[in-house]
Amino acid sequence: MIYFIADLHLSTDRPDITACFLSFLKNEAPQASQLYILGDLFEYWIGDDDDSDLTNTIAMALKQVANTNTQLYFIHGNRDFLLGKKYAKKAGLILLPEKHIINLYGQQTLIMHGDSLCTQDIEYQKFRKKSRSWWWQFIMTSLPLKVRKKIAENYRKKSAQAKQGKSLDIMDVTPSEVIKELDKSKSLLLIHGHTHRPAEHNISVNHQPAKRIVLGDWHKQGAWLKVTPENMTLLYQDFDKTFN
Ligand SMILES: [Mn+2]
Repeated sequence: MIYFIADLHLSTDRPDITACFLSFLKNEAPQASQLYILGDLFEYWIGDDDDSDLTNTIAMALKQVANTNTQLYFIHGNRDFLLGKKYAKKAGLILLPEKHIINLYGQQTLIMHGDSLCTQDIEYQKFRKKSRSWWWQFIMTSLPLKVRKKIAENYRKKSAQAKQGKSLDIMDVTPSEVIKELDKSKSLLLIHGHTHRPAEHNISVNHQPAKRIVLGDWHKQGAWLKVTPENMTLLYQDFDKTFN
């Protein structure tokens, strides 16, 4: 059994999400041989030196799962792309590149966060290109922690405002980009998050049936994709109920 999650957006503002995730890690995750976290685990990440109660608690809980028999993989999201090797080591996470191909019970599968597929959002793509460069990351992580916190807060506000002015289409994936990526990776299955629109889309790539699975976000409930050799299911968990 293999699990996929994304878009938890953990923050101190939302203890309900954190509680649900800790319960997921304790009761659900150890059943899987692999757990893939496809980005935006945290609402924002300003550097591995930002050690807070939240990041420590999550690292410890992840590490405990990694110490059982579940391999933990992490792909950066647009909120936590600065999460580095130091935190990954502490949490027992194996860092993957932004686009990665896995063998999912015999099926070649492309996995990613999904923000790179939203090519109509030109403003964001410009920021993405800049913020993923070594020089931007070098400058950012050299700033004092306090300054980075301020920048992150401002960015969150600006991003919330910008979203209100953008049409729903612009914030969704570009269908031609999805096909291009699947074609390039020679895969007929794509799993991603980011858009917060959980669904299974049947599409066609080079006249072959293909699938795009969008993971659910954790805004109102826990959400994960469960994959077994037989099937794939998007599952949900209410915040007020516990896993068992
Ligand atoms: Mn995202």
